[in-house]
Amino acid sequence: GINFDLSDDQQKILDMTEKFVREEIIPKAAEHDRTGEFPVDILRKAWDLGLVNTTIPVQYGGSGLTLMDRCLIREKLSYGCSAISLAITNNGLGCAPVLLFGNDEQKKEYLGRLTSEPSTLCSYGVTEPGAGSDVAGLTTNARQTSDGDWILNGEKMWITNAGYANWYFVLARTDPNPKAKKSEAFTGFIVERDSPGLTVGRKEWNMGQRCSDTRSIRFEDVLVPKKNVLGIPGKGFRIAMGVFDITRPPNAANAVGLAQRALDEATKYSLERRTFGKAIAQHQAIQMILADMAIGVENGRVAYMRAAYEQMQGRRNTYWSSIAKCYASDMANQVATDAVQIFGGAGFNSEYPVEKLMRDAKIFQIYEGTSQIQRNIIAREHFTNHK
Ligand code: CO8
Ligand code: FAD
Repeated sequence: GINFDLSDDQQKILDMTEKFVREEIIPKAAEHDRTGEFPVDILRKAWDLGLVNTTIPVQYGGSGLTLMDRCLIREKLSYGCSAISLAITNNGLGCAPVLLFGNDEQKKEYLGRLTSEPSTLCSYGVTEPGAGSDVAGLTTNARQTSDGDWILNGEKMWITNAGYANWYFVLARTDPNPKAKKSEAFTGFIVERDSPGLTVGRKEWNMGQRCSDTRSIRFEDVLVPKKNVLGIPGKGFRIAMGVFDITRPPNAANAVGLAQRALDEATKYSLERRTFGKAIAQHQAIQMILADMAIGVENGRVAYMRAAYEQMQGRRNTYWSSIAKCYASDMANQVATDAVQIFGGAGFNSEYPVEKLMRDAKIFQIYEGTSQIQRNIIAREHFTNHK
């Protein structure tokens, strides 16, 4: 049946995560936001606690947690700071192609590296300067040599943790025929960071989540050995898309964590700030804003839980993942904006916490598929199910 109670094990992990967030993330988040400095020390502590590679099965050295567990942890981490959370948890996305589609050798080597060498990171490289939403429009290409290895050329853009990653998942076009089916024209590769011909760009300075690491990657005649092809050559589009079913629910949980923080900060402030002889929390107009914020947070949480639950039942959860991702991202933006409103002038000021939350929230509507793309997917799945 349906059950929202946490198991003892889940409660233990969440208590541990909450303590870590309280002691290691919250006190340092504002400074990392100001400087943009990548949270190397926090990442190392998170790695020691087993919070970095939660998706990786125990047999490859990871924590082997369920999608539900991972979502619950993500919410807590992003409550502390969604940028630091992204730095810590982006391996979940980077290694998902290997986890879902890699062979045993690839898993041992590339998942094993993440779990055996402290703070080792990987990235997911699909987006390019000319193609983000339209994945099939990417132009990075790979051609096969007579030995069966591959030569990679092109450029990726906006790649999270690219500057710190040890290896990358890279999607490239391998069938130059523009009429080739999308499901047969692309191949997924594991590419070593120290490959000759590979260069990583400068850190991009973004509006929010500023200490997370976003960079371009250039490939100039990069040799990729044939053993680093993921799955069957030509079938990479499905790999790139398939991973989102397990990565969008945790991303929705990130947005819920940020929104819960905005609600808590706004509630606390509303009880302290007085106007017209009473706490602003006693003005009904403020109570209504807080009530709407609470509705959003609670529904966002249920949405990611449903998406995780469907996956854990072994059912394709694309529809639920996009609903959770879309709803939670839009909701977090509304809730963070409302928190700024409740803080009044102080909300617009960087000495107070909610201005950062509003800047950090924006990216949820853009990365891992924009809110428009999520709606496209939901509509596609809706009509497919309707048939
Ligand atoms: N599973 C399996 N197969 C799939 C799936 C899926 N989920 N989706 C599509 N396919 C298959 C289709 O069946 C189809 O097969 P065939 O060619 O045999 O008919 C083929 O793939 C092509 O499908 P479509 O025709 O639907 O493809 P479109 O070109 O219309 O594009 C989308 C579909 C949905 C628009 C797709 O391009 C998309 O998802 N775009 C958004 C891209 C995106 O999300 N990028 C995110 C990059 S990663 C990122 O941002 C990381 C952020 C930082 C980390 C945050 C974590 C905390
Ligand atoms: P475009 O695709 O050019 O879209 C522009 C606008 O048009 C958007 O509003 C979009 O919603 C809208 N639009 C586009 N097509 C349609 C349509 N068919 N219908 C309706 N509206 C449409 N990518 C990775 O591969 N790996 C990463 O690790 C990664 N990390 C990121 C980190 C950050 C901080 C950022 C900013 C981006 C990251 N990305 C990453 C890229 C991200 O996924 C893309 O930016 C995103 O998918 C949108 O692509 P785009 O920027 O090219 O926008």
